[in-house]
Amino acid sequence: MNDGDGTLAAQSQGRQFGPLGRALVIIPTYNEAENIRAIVERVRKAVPEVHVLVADDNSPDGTGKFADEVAVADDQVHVLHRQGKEGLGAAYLAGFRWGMEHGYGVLIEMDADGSHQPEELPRLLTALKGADLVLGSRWVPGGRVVNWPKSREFISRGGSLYSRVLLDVPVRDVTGGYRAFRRETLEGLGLDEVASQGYCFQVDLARRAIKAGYHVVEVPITFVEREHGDSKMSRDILVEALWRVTTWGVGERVGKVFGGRKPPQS
Ligand SMILES: Nc1nc2c(ncn2[C@@H]2O[C@H](COP(=O)(O)OP(=O)(O)OP(=O)(O)O)[C@@H](O)[C@H]2O)c(=O)[nH]1
Ligand SMILES: [Mg+2]
Repeated sequence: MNDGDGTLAAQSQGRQFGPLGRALVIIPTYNEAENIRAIVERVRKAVPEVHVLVADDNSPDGTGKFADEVAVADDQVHVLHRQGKEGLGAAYLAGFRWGMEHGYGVLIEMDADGSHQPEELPRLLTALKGADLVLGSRWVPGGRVVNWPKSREFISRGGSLYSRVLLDVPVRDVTGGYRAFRRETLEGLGLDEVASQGYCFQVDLARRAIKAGYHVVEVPITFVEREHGDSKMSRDILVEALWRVTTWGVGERVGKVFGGRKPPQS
């Protein structure tokens, strides 16, 4: 993808950033038959030059088949069929790998259920011209959530605050999943060691990027609660997040006390 203003590099915080390469939107899916066509169509309309990769975990509701139908009609849409449900983190890792093997310079995370509005993607891409990683953020000024029950907002805000304090990451929305990475950033995160699956996958990538010294920027987004299909949020996902974030936080503190400089563990 062209970087829009025709220049080869953008500057931010005294650093030069190279041009953005071709962009790939990765959409992980599990039982999103009611959403998949509409979301792909919206992405393609919002930013016609991007490509889309649907990473489907053999959804029993036929999402993968519907995605194939879209891909047949549009050569900018691709489908990665995976054997079975392995979690969001594994689907993204496979999608990143596919995207890097196919030469994309920008890799974008987006949910299938419409919570991440494709119409906001141009703002994320513009911000990425001067950053290594852009996080769509619900909890910075200008960001918001629509149609979320108070209980969900409490869990999400609480999770971000807990991660922020415990892991010492200066980011308001650490668990959000609407993000744009430069490929060089992903290459520097040690993805082979990432084992986290659910929400903490997002926390894990954000903390790795910050600890590695990448320039991470939050862009306000309006997050819209899903209208169709079922949430995959579960107690297990929350417990995993709480457990891993706590373990990372305690590990880092112990490391600091003993002066060790360990790389981030999954
Ligand atoms: N490939 C794959 N995709 C998944 C898996 N679990 C969730 N997803 C997808 O990841 C995205 C986020 O999942 P959601 O169920 O929307 O999670 P959430 O946004 O926290 O929950 P809601 O707000 O209730 O929608 C959606 O596109 C899901 O279809 C999985 O195991 N494999
Ligand atoms: Mg969702």
